[in-house]
Amino acid sequence: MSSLPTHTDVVVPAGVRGPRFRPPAGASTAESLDLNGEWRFRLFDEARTGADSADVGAGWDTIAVPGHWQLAGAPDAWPYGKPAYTNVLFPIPVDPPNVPRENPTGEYRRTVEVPETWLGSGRVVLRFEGVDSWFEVAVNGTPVATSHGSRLPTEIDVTEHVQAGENLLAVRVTQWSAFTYVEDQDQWWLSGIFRDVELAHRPEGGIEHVSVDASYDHTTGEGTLRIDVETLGDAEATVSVPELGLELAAGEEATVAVEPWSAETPRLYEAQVRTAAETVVVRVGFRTIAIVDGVFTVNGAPVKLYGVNRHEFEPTRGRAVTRETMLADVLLAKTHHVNAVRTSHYPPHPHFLDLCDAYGLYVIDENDLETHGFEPNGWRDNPTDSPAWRDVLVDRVQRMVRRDAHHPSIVMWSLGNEAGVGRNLGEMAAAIREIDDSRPLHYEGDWTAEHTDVYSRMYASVAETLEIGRGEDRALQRNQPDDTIDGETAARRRTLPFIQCEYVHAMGNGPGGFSDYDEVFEAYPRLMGGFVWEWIDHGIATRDADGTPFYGYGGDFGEELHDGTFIADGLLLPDRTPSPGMVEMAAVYAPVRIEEFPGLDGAIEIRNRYAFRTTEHVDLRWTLSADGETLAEGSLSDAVGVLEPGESAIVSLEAAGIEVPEVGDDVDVWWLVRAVSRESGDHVPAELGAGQLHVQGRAPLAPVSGSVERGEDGFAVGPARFDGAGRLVSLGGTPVRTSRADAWRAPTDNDAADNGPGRQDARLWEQAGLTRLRERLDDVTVETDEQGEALVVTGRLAGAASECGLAVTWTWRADAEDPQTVDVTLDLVPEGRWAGPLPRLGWLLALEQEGAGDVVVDWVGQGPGESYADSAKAALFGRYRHTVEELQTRYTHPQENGARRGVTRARIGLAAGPLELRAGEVTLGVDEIDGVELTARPWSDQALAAARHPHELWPDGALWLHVDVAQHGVGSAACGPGVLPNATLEPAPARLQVRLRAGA
Ligand code: IPT
Repeated sequence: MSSLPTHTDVVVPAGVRGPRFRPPAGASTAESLDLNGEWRFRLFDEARTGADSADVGAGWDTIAVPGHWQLAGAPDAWPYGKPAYTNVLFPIPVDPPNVPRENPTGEYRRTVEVPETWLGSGRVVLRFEGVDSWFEVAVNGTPVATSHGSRLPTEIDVTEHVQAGENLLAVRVTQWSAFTYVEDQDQWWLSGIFRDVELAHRPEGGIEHVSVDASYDHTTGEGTLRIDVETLGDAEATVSVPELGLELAAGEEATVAVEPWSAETPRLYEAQVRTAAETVVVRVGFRTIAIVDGVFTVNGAPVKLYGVNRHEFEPTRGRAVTRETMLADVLLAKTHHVNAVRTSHYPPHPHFLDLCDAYGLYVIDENDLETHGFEPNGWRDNPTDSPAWRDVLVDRVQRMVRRDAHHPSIVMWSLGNEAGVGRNLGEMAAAIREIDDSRPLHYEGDWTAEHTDVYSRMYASVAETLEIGRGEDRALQRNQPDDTIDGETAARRRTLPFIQCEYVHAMGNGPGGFSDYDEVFEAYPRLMGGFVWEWIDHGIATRDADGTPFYGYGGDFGEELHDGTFIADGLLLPDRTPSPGMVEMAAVYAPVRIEEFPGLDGAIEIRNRYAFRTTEHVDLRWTLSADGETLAEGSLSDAVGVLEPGESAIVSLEAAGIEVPEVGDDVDVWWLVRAVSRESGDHVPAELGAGQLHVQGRAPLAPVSGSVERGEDGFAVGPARFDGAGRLVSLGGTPVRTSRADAWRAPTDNDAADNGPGRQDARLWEQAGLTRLRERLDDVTVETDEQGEALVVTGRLAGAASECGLAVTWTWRADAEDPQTVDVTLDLVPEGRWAGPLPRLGWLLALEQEGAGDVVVDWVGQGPGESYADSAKAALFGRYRHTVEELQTRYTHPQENGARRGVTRARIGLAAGPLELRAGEVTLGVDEIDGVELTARPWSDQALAAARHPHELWPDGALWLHVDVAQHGVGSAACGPGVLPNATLEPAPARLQVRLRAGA
């Protein structure tokens, strides 16, 4: 269609102007036309479409702009191809700058009425906020510009090409282009005009660009403001901030007393920037970001970033996210104590940044650059190190900074992600500093930190983070042994703050070990926190052959190359339901830390972790409860007083004048303290922190004694019936489908990943036979001791082809005083050579039960959500009630889920009457464990492991219960460290005693 550069020419956008800053919608008095809506559309299979840019597209389909063509009509129809997912690998041959001839290409058409009044003075500018990946624009049949930089704005001056009245816009968008090679982010490949489009009148004398410099001096309490203005035709501009009584000329500086901006106190002032022709409203936040003695500070105070990595995603819209979704994300972040967002791995829709300014989130704005697919080839031909790509990469950072620099929320610029190293890093860094040197620069790919102001890493272990915190950091390059330390570089790097731009990978059931990081971050000023990978599972709404809706991941759309479930690694499930990992994050990131104080009996410590706020807005509510029954409650706020930022208070029951009432010795008494906000608003977390203290433990179960009934075909012990081999066949009248010891779980994504050198837990478990366990029963005897009679069944639990197994002993006792009670002790002793940890140790009991999902489980233990050994900060002891259905977590990729730890009592509402459980003696090796881990499902672990998506799981007529001594932690091995020793379930002799009361 043109003499313009083609989609494989490595050149900066042609025929475009440097983009302006982006004022919030409605913030300018100049006129503009919203070009979102239905456009004519036709998809071709190569870039040379042959379509005439003067063709209005009569008879073509229509498509919604903004949107991706692959998702048009989803989840029911897929008329224009399908999404495809790869993480690192390019879905096209690595042959830069060439791309295949097969190249889905969309032709878009629409008309726009240009008002007569726009012509004759000023300019007319067509602005695209984001088009993936390369596009060419023609106006009234004349090609005017090409552009790329999928997540960056493009402005095209079309003044000379438009006429009053109707005009035809033609946009040709290719899926693949030379720029695919620099946009290899870990996400779906989705194309099209996916962000807003507008046609704007830029009046003569209008405001072209605004640079805001608004700093805050914490020593004086004053802010200094200077707004520089670029105007069309060098018109004079003024700046006024009515709230501060400021009337300034553009470029004039003023210093006045202000309230500073921070994520905790997002104070904004409205500045009106005026010329005779246009007024623009800019929201100004006064704050100063500085690195002081190697510590990251905001307004003079050390600040930790409690961050998340956010990709833009919606299940039916991909990256064409709506403003409602952007707001939902900000509110979810705020209510879960997130204070920072890394816009992984590209500048977000500009409205998102307006919301971060307004609600208070620190932002690392990241350039639209990732060249990860060159890594498998040893980074050969990496654009980051190629002079041919210099201008393209520099253009990208310039467009990002021009668009976004006025946002107070942005505290750092990032050069990109996973783009290796090379000369263009320095070029980009210099280009950013030339426009804005008020913010530190970030880039993880270069561990020498040559061009950055912070030392950034991803997935560094807790142990390494600790070393770095102490200033004893080692590796200077990826995959290099420690001896590569170069004196000067290492010494400089040790002066920089340390950030984990990605950590605690939230894939599937996880992350585990979150709070281990937080403790280290807190201990060392150099450590400035980190960003969870990642915010949301990118599950795409689709349907199976029967029309059942589900969320698809890699491979669900017929991709020949894909990275499977790796796209489902977020804190939110695709429908934005917070996963247990998100709830755990909120407990770890909580601004008010409440925990047992080990130095004093019966005391807790309350710590204000805000950098700027006191606890004046916090009410400290306490409850004393016995097995979930409230004994007394009140407020500690007066006793503790207002805490300044960083301050702690230690308060004991005694000092607070709280008396513990006398209660029976069969219950646990807990003192729970919750920090509750006195503020209101949809961004206000209900709880700002919580912690509890075990005030009284229950006495051990009193021994029972009774007798074993021998029948013709078996035995009976209280409500439990056994066959002649000693196999449990019914309990309280409910038939038993399976009862045996168990040592397996449906692998989590973390179990299935590499867990460290030479280790992959799920594979080890398979090799050890745990996927095919059978319990062999050897012997059944009725033993008599001083306690009475017991049915003792011995056997061995093991799987085919493995020498590993567990010696099993079951001891069943009746209670002469209550015919419905049976007491069971399960002893497990590992035999053989185990190569690693075990997934679980305990009793698997499957009871025949139609409608098992509706069975109500009422328990005393940790809750209300699931918890695992290394992800339990959010799970408080109390009494909770859920149906079995509600106990399930529907991870996008089904896997082990739903365990409740520390369960001391439970009541399970079976059809035949409640089954009551009380935990007795539970030991693992030499450790005594308080309570059991309880899991209930309407399907088996085998079914759970086999399902690829949650909708493939069907209740099978049984209630599958796990009563466990322990489970292995979950870790973050899918990308990062595995389970730490403090949560590892090593094979060891275990004992599980529970007392059951069954039947009506
Ligand atoms: C890291 C990427 O930066 C991120 O985009 C994502 O792919 C994540 O991994 C895994 O989910 S890079 C990896 C080599 C550590």
